[in-house]
Amino acid sequence: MNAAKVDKIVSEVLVGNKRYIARAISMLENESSQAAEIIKGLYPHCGRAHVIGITGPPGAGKSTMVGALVNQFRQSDKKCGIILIDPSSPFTGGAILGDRIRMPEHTTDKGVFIRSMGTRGSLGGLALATRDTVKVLDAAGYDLIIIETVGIGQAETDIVQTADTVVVVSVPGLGDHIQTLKAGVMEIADIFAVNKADTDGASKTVRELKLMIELSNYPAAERPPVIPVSSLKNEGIDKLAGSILELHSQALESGRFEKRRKEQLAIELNEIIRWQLIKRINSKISQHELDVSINELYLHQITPHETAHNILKSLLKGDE
Ligand SMILES: Nc1nc2c(ncn2[C@@H]2O[C@H](COP(=O)(O)OP(=O)(O)OP(=O)(O)O)[C@@H](O)[C@H]2O)c(=O)[nH]1
Ligand SMILES: [Mg+2]
Repeated sequence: MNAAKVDKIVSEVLVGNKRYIARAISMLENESSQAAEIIKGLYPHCGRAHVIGITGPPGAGKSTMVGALVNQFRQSDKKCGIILIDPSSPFTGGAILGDRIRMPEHTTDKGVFIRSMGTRGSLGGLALATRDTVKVLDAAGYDLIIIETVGIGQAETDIVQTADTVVVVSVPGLGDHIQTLKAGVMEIADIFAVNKADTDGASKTVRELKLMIELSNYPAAERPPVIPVSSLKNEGIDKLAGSILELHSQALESGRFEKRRKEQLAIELNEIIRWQLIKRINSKISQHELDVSINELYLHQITPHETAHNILKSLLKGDE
């Protein structure tokens, strides 16, 4: 592909052409040789979107909630980009997931773009691929970018930390989930949504969460609100949507937004450096050299640290 084609992709993404948006995301995911040029064309146009992370245990109703939130946001004509992260799924490449996300009405809405991402196809890892997808949607003019991910494990936590506003979804009757929250996921929440508030035990869960927040390290002024909602019945969704937007305006004013974005950029830069280094190493070291080194390690003739040091040294020298 030549430069003219990259220009075409960039300009079509910038005017919001969905076909080209999907294509650009695939090219970035697959590390096409034009990926760097595409990002370069889009990056100056990024930075306007509000990125919202929705996380919680499997089956908590996250997708239903995303659908209900999008309905709400669309009423004020905000364009919504949705990224569904499914770490266990082999599917990727923009499968139409209107069905799975329980929002079939949105698949024909011009102001809504839905993308699913699995682990396969994103060579540099899911977090990097997610950030690049956010860039494409941001440049394409989506006002809100909503990332849904199952809240288990560090990888998912990292992805959520790509967001400006993180909503942690809980549901009644999940004592264990509250325990996991205590163990660390808790700190990432800007808002707690107790979904399925139409079922028994919701007020108990709300009380438990509020207590936990009081006992936690949140500074009093930054304690996340706990909002009961029924995504299924569309109750409390207006309040949740309002709270998400309100927190964002506050963060913009107080400087919290800038601080968090800069922390995220530092993490992203670090990940890209590591990824590029690994790619370079893999392309420059022959299997034979590697076998020799591993044999030396096996015979305890050299330490793994020395071997790694030597490999890096010879690589960096080769680059000079
Ligand atoms: N009663 C009730 N059920 C709900 C509510 N929200 C979602 N559900 C149901 O919960 C089930 C799971 O909903 P999803 O939206 O797929 O949940 P999810 O968290 O996205 O699930 P995964 O992505 O598979 O982790 C579905 O049967 C929904 O209809 C709610 O507010 N009340
Ligand atoms: Mg889901």
